[in-house]
Amino acid sequence: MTPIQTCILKKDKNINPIWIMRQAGRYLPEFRNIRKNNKDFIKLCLNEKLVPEITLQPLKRFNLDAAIIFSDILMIPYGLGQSVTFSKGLGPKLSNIELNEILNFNSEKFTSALNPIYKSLKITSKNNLIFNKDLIGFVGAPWTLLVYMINNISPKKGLKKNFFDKKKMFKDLLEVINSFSKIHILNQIKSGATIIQVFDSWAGLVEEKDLEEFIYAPTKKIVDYVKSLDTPVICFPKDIKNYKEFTNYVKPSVLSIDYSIEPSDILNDINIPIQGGLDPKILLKDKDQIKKEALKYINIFKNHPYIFNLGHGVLPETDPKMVEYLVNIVKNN
Ligand code: 1CP
Repeated sequence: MTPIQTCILKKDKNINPIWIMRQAGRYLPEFRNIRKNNKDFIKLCLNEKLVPEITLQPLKRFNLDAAIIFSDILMIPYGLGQSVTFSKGLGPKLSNIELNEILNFNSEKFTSALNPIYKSLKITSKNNLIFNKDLIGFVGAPWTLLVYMINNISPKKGLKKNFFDKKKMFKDLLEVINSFSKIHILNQIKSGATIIQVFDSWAGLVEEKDLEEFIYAPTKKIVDYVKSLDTPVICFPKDIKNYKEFTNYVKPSVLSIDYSIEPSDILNDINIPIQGGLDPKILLKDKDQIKKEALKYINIFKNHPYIFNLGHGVLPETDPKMVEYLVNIVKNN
C-alpha cells in the first residue's frame, strides 16, 4: 500500500506523506520552458506527450508521495462546449453558457473531448517514477465550477453584479455539473487515478444559510460516488468557516485545510485524516522559518493521520530549492 493510502485507510499516525498543491507548475523552470512554447493552456492540458512529462517533473526533483495529473478544473466546462481561454493578468475567461444546450449535452461527446486527459493518466500511471506512489485525479466542486461557468472570469476579478440573482438556475446547473463530474471521475479512475481531490476554491463565497444547498449536498453526492468506486476522496473546501459541520455532513476520506485556520483549533473537531494547511507564502521566507512552521504542523498532528501539503497552491515565485528543503524536513521528522 502507498504511504498516502496507508495514512488514509489504516489511519496510520506515524507517517507523514507529502505532496504539494500545484506541484507541477510555474515555479519550475522546466515547466516554464514547456509553457513558453505552448501558449494555448487548454491545448497543453490535452497534449498526451507533454502532460505526463509535466505531471512527473516534480517527482524527478523531490521525494514526493504522489503526482497530481497536470490538468485544470475548467476542463469540465471546456468538455461541455464552453470556450475557456487564459490571458496574463486576467486569468481564465469563459464564454457565456446556454443552459438548455448543457442540460442536453451528449456524454460521449464530453468524454471524447477530454479523452487525451485519460490517455495521459494511463501513460503516467505506467511510469516507474510513480511506483508505490499515488496518482491524484481531481475535479472542481460543483459550486466552484458553477461560479466560473456563470461568472465567466475569476471571482478574484470581481463577481458579476447580478450573480446571486440567478439562483433559480443554480439548481439545474449544479445537477448537470454533478452528472458530468461523475463521468470525469470514473474515466480518471479507470485510467489510473488512485485518489480524487475535490477543489472547492470558492466555497467561501457562500452565505451560511445557503451552505447546505450549494456546498454540502452537491459535494456529498460527489464524495459518495467516489467512495462507491472504492477510491479515497480528499475535499478542499477553501475558506469555509465551519470545517466540523462540513466534515460531519460530507464525510470525505480526508479534509484538506487552508491556511486561514489555526490547525490546533480544529484538531479535536475532525475525526478523519487531515491534509495541508501551511501558508504557501512561508516558502518565500528563509529556511529557519520554513522549518519552524513545518514542524508546527507535524507536531500538532503527531497523533492524527496527517498528509503534509500547503493550504493552497505553491506560488509561482517560489524557489524550487525551498520546496526541496520542505520535503526533506517532512521526510526526516
Ligand atoms: O502557466 C499558466 O499560466 C497556467 C497556470 C495554471 C496551472 C499550472 C492554471 C491556470 N492551471 C494550472 C494547473 C492546475 N490547476 C492544476 C495542476 C495540478 C497541480 O500541479 O496541482 C490543478 C490541480 C489546478 C486546479 C485549479 N484550477 C483550481 C483549484 C485549485 C486552486 O488553486 O484553488 C482552480 C480554481 C483553477 C482555475 C485556474 N486555472 C488556472 C488558473 C491560473 C486558475 C485560477 C484562476 C483564478 O485565479 O481564479
